[in-house]
Amino acid sequence: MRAYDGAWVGWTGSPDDAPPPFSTDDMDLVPVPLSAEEIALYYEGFSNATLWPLYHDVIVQPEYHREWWDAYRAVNQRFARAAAEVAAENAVVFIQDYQLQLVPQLLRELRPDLKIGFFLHIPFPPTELFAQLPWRRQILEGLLGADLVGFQRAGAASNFEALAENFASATLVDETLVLDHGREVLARSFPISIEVEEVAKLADDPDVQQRAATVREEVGSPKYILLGVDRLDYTKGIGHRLKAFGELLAQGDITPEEAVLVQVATPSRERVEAYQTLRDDVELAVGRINGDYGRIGHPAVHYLHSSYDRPELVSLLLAADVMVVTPLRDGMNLVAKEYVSARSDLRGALVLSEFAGAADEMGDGAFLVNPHDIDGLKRTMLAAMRLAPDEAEQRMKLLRDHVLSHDIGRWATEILTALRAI
Ligand code: GDG
Repeated sequence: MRAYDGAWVGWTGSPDDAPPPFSTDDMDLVPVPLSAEEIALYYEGFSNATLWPLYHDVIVQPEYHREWWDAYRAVNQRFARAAAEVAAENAVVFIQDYQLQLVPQLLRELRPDLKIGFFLHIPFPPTELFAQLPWRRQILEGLLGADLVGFQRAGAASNFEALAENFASATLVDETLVLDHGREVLARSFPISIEVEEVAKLADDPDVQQRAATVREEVGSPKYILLGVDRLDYTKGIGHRLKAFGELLAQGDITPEEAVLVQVATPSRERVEAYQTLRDDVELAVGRINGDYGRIGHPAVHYLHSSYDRPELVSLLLAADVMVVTPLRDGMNLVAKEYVSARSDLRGALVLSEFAGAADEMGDGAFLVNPHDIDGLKRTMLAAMRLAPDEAEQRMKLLRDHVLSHDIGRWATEILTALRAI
């Protein structure tokens, strides 16, 4: 937002909080209010208990409630009006993510002069799953209000094209969706990335490096530190990771002196029921492993249910011998890219789920894995721990070649250039 000249229209994150537009930190912000009831129905409900599980392979059963849908429509309408009010003549409006899928069409009705882009940060499901949604046609028509619909993976763009043909009377002609009245919509993948510089700078900071060394001592100076950093979300495969790690200890493939797992699980969506159940399940699994294999002062799993500042997070990335990223489904996964950006020392190994969008770009250097295959996951975690330094270096070089040259700035340039070219 700072690199481009524009206003950011968004919710502040607290109920009934709608200060007038203001500027801060080199950005112009336009707050849109949500009431406590809308947060429950629109945000925790339709966004996070209907769309989120539906778009992530139905790992948890999505709930379909008509009141949630009504709230989703009303809030999308409010965002569309707010954007219509502040956008200049012929401006570009770039709409982000699954909470706002109706905005492209609603905004086009209000302001046909605008150029409208949309980017979905999470996966877009295949017809077999998306077809469950009682409001499938409305969501597709909402998205088709954009000129350009961007996805993380090429497969997601194909899913969208097939669905738009099936349920929303669009026709695919030469990779462009053509609507009834002739308007064209382009669906394409634009894999998102991170601000590589920010992470690299922190990783170069002597204080951060010193902290990484202290972390290693604090967890008992083991041979291997395995690290997971995730929002505590059922899509992230934290349970599968714990199961594999626990079995490696149980079978004596590794000892608790040799290897520890540090798992940062940032609190997330704590009022949504599935997240409360997940927290119980994860904490039970951590307790079991530590009960069986920990000693006084030396747990096998260091489980951290809190969020940390960026320097602390980068210290952890530097301390980790193996970064374990095992989502069951993930739009991209930025943590994998952050790990690689931090490792200018060319050490460490990345275990990466093939179900993360990042697998499309990082398959050459990472250890790709199917997290459902617990034996495969165990073998892969072991191989990553025992990786010879020269092979680790080769793999990390391949990873860094890609990530360092594909940062968030490049993503923004590519998607906005594609949008302007339409
Ligand atoms: C969605 C999609 C897609 C985590 N804990 C702390 C912390 N984090 C930071 C990480 C990373 C970010 O949060 C998480 O990004 P992810 O990509 O891993 O996952 P989601 O939150 O699910 O993001 C995902 C992404 O959108 C972008 O399109 O990649 O697939 O699900 O940057 O480092 N940051 C701090 N303290 C923490 O404790 N400061």
